[in-house]
Amino acid sequence: MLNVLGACPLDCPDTCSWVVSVEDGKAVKMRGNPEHPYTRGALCVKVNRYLEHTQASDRILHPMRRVGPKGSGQFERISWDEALEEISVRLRGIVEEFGGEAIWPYQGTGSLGYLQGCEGVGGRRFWNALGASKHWLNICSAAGNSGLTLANGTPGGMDPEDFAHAKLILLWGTNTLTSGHHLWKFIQDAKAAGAHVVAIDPIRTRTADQADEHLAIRPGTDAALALGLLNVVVAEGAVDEAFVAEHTSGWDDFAAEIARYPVERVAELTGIPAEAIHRLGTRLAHTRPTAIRATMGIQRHAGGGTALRTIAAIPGVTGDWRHQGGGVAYSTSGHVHLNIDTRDDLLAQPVRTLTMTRLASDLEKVKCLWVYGANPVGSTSDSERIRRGLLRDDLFTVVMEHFPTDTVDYADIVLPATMQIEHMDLHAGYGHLYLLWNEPAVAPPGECLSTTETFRRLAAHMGLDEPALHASDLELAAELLDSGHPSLEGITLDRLRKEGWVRMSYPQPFTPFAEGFPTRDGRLRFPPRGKAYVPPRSVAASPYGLTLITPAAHTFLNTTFANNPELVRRAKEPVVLVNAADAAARGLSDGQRVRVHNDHGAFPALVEISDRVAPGVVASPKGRWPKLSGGANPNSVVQEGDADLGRGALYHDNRVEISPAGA
Ligand SMILES: Nc1nc2c(c(=O)[nH]1)N[C@H]1C(S)=C(S)[C@@H](COP(=O)(O)OP(=O)(O)OC[C@H]3O[C@@H](n4cnc5c(=O)[nH]c(N)nc54)[C@H](O)[C@@H]3O)O[C@H]1N2
Ligand SMILES: Nc1nc2c(c(=O)[nH]1)N[C@H]1C(S)=C(S)[C@@H](COP(=O)(O)OP(=O)(O)OC[C@H]3O[C@@H](n4cnc5c(=O)[nH]c(N)nc54)[C@H](O)[C@@H]3O)O[C@H]1N2
Ligand code: SF4
Ligand SMILES: [Mo]
Repeated sequence: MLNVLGACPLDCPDTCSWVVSVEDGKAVKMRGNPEHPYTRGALCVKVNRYLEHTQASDRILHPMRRVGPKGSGQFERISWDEALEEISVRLRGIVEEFGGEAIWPYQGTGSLGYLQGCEGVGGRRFWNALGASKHWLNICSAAGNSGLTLANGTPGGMDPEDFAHAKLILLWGTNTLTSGHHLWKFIQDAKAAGAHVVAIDPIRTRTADQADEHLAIRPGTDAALALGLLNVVVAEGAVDEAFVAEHTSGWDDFAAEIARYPVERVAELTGIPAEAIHRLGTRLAHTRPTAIRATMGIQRHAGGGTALRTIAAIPGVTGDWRHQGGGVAYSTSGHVHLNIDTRDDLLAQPVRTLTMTRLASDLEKVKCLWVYGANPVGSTSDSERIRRGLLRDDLFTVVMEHFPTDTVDYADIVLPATMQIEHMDLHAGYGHLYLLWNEPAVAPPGECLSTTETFRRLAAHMGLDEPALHASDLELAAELLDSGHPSLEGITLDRLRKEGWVRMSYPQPFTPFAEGFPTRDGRLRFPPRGKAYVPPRSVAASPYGLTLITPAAHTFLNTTFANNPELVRRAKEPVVLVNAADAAARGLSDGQRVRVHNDHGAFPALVEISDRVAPGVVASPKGRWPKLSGGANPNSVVQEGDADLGRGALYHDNRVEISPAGA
């Protein structure tokens, strides 16, 4: 038996280190690496089934060409040569007639690998050689990244392992036990040492159940809460004047802004009782260190970028950045400094950037949609309009996939892709400070090819002989590690391959902003006047009475695994959580079959009457394959739109109504 070290490629902050046991060329066992300080020997309910998933009977193993109408999912098997030939002819024709920008390489977060996934070069060199449009991966974390960068100069913040040292922990718009549970062990360590844990979430999640306190905030009003808490901090005389003077800018204006948010006003805006805001503000004022965990859920609102920007101000005021266990942890991606050279010099001229969440509108601007690592029909806003766009006859759609998703159903050509145990990759986490190497454990099944190999073959077939398009995986990996950044000191490809994972060369304890911030003047920038709170779009007048939140599902990872029979069985039928008052007002009963709908579309669900949501708020998890759940999922009612910063997505900021099915 051979044990091979790898890394979970999925879009989850934890990027686990795993060990695959191989017998006679077959992967027989996968477990979390007990040696890895963040993985600590555990994977999760989803990835515990990863091996089974790689061997699933619906796995796509060969190239295919569409034979039925678009959307029908009817294909015939073809050879790689036929596929490459048809693709080459179509791409060349499109470039000649309409220019390279008529191609949209739509890459999602199916893998976060720097070779095969969205974090690295993943085909971009090839697309640059053709002059294709660029792709803005704004679907996930863009608003928060922008808000934090405006404040701190980077989205990076605390080392999540340092939560063990916090005395007050705010789990703010994050569902730790579902969407990245490895942090929980560090929170438990803190709790054992007396820390107080508060969940701030419109839903009483399983994470909120485990916290000492839950504040059911009105969706999209977090910046107002941050200002209200700071109002109490100021009143308590707990401003760290020395930190503010030495390491921040814009305090006088920001202090004036804070003064405009007394607790009573914030209670009105957020729906949280004034007394609870005052109590938490007082606790925050007098508890060092305070650690804030905010993840992506909080920023899927019209004011989502500002929410993170204003939350980032809190440790600037309290001076928490001085202490191990103090600060904000959103994404550690800002601490990763690999050398990602997408070779923009290969572009003959500058090209436009198309935005992921605007697929429904912008699809009409292109003649080729090339989807990889993504399932837009299941994952992207305004999915009914996307479907209509994908029916267009003059659109050439190629999908590289593992499974026959709803998006695959619209493809002209489908290309079979390798899964993580079958290809090589380099990873970093967005919830820890390690780099990981993923060594292939088994040979690819059927005719599956990795992302890098697919683009190498396509480049060769098209006669593109630029050497950068033909770099091997190991050459690409060595290049990635060669950035010269001090955090990569001593980390060679050989070492990474041998050891499987390496902590980046950051000091421990890691207090990244104790001595200043990576902004131009080295100071944290407080939000300017009038820019500290942007309300959600869900507060606008609407004929639809309910605000829908579509959070992470416990047993799926976005739409990945939503075709795994056991995980679907555990998830049961799609539900929508409704407060008893809202259910009564609409005459809905528990377990009733309903349509959740608005102007954009509708999806079917069963009503679950629950006090986990407040009146006015309903919730239905993301991730279902529409074709396996009644033809639609919540993205049918998610309206296109951009957050205030970074053009982030607005998945939790939509108004809906609920009607009995068939009504
Ligand atoms: N099991 C599982 N794990 C996942 C994923 C998955 O699909 N399933 N997805 C992965 C991906 S791609 C990502 S980006 C991360 C996302 O992970 P999270 O950031 O945890 O994302 P969400 O589940 O969307 O939202 C987290 C919580 O924020 C709450 N929330 C929504 N709106 C607001 C608000 O306005 N204010 C506050 N305070 N809270 C709000 C939601 O109710 C939810 O409980 O998780 C990753 N991990
Ligand atoms: N309603 C609602 N919708 C949401 C969200 C929400 O909170 N609410 N969250 C959004 C977020 S945070 C995200 S990140 C997006 C994710 O949206 P997507 O990026 O579309 O991710 P998935 O839906 O998981 O689809 C990923 C697909 O990539 C494939 N894949 C995985 N690895 C590889 C590979 O190596 N090669 C190839 N060729 N394919 C691969 C998988 O089989 C899977 O079908 O969804 C967003 N959608
Ligand atoms: S999905 Fe997250 S928790 Fe699960 S194995 Fe992957 S990285 Fe770990
Ligand atoms: Mo995401």
